[in-house]
Amino acid sequence: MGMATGKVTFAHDIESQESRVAENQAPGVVCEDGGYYEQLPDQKADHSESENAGSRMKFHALILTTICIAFIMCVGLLTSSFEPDLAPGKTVKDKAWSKQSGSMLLPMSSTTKEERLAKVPDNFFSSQRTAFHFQPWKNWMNDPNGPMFYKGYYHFFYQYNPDAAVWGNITWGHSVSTDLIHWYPLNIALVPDHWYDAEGVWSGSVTVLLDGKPVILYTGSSNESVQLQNMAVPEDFSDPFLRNWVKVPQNPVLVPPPGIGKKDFRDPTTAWLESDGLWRIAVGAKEGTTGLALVYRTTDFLDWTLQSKFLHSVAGTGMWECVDFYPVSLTGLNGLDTSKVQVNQLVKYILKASMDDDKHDYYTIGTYSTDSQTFIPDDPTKDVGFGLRYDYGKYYASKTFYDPVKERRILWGWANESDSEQDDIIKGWASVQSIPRTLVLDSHTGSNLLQWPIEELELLRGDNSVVKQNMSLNGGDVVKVGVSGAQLDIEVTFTYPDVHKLDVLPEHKEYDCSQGGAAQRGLFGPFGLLVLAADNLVEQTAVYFYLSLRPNGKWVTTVCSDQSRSSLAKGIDTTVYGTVFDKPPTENSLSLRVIVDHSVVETFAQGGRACITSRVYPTVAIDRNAHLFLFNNGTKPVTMQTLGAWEMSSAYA
Ligand code: DQQ
Repeated sequence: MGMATGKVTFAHDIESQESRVAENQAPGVVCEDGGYYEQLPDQKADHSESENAGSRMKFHALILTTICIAFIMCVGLLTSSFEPDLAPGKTVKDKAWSKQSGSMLLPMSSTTKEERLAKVPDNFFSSQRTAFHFQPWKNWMNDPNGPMFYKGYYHFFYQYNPDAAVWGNITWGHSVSTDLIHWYPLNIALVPDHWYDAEGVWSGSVTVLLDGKPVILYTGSSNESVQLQNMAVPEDFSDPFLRNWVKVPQNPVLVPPPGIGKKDFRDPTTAWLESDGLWRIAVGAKEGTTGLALVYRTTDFLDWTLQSKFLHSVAGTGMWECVDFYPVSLTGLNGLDTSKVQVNQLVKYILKASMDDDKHDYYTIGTYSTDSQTFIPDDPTKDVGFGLRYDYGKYYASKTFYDPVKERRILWGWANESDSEQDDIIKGWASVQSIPRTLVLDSHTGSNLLQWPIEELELLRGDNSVVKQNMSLNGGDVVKVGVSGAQLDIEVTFTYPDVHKLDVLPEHKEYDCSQGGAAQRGLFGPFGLLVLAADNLVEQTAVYFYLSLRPNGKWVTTVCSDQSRSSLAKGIDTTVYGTVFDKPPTENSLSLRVIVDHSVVETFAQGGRACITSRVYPTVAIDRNAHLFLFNNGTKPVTMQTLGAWEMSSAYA
């Protein structure tokens, strides 16, 4: 398949856009039929948190779809607020206008809730279900728990509510896979059935002991809401699926220590073995508003000693959830087993904590002193809680594991929904896991990790693909790329003139992609991709770069994922996510990899130096009506150097 020759869907009105820029107005993205979109007004995001489990066989998907549609027809009063009221050439103020492109585009004011619900396309909810991201076939899912490899299978556990599409009654769902992409659902591994976990089997980890046997440590919320650490072991070690788990009679093996609140003690890490022959774990906690990681040591996982020093703490960061702690190599790309690091090995350590207060995952790079038993960040200005994040979108409660098969460290993270809880109830499920990512230290910067989708994902790349090179994108160009659909894997690189040699410099100011998103026009940027885009761009998710000159005279590069025009439906998060990232002067191009899977857009900028996961809910740009475009909404030309885009198969039969 090829790239469409027609371009310049933006360009018909470049003059007027430029004059708007001159007048310091956001130009909006111009579309084919002559209009442009103003930025949508902020809509209140519903960041409800819930969960789920299982596989998705076609049969189940069919049943789910049927149930959803039937449910939608029946629950008029529970309707999601689907209210498309913007279209090309019209602003949000112009509600009387309606575009003649189907029954969806009716003004809200003339319809009742029931009528509006009837306007929701039949496949609005079913189209949101992902095809190759991990998600149970129904109900609520949240944190990844205890990923590991055992007897030929990757195991994945997750926080799961077997009863509903909202958080509650939390168990450990369980699936197995041979390639981390195709998953086979098993029965629930752990349910709340003892006093010490009566309110839920919360997050934890698996440790594979030296004899190859796995052990689960997890947090139970007790019948009195006390957070306690508990242990479970396989009933039958010869079963490669590890279908049944037994909670040990000694539970709970850890209770909150003095000074730590009964609700501030959770999520044990994978244990690591040190040269003194003792296993250690970290457990997240807080003292006042200081977030911290406690360390316990043991020989048998039953009797534990609390160490006097915290692994690390950071004032003002609040409760640390789902702490993770692991080494990365300074000399190679292989992942490392924390228990096998040699004393003089050249490594750095990563400490990650999920901030309960802002629901983001922060990591910092540093050293671990086995003498002081503490972690010391390399750069205290980038400490846990205010420095680097794994992901600048919807991504939380992540966990890594060491894959002994391919000697790599793999990261899992929870991507919650950003629609309303009501929509989740209607569709019957909530949340996906991000594509598993390999993690290595970035040798170009030395100051961040590189995250990259596991190579197994490429097995799903289909025959429908395009590969292109060297296309100039002038300011205002929008060029359709000849692959379409809501399941894509795209890799693209861009070059641009040397900004340091510019005669005319732009105004020195901080660029903030939340101020206008892809509609805010600069010299170099925004340029990038429009994914899940309708043919007439009435819906589009822009993933793009923007180069800006800071007041200190330094050029910086920002990557953004703009959800503000992703959906015509109301009540959906319209945040424009973004972050700046380091780019050494030796790097003279910019790269994006974007994974599109119905309601998920996962972005990996510059080889995975900065990542953004967006959850989007198009109403028109769904399934085969979703298209891919290159765009440049900056005023200066840039060059698309290389592009590969593949339509992706489903991972579920
Ligand atoms: N989710 C679990 C907790 C954890 C939180 C409960 C993080 O153990 O702290 O479902 O999302």
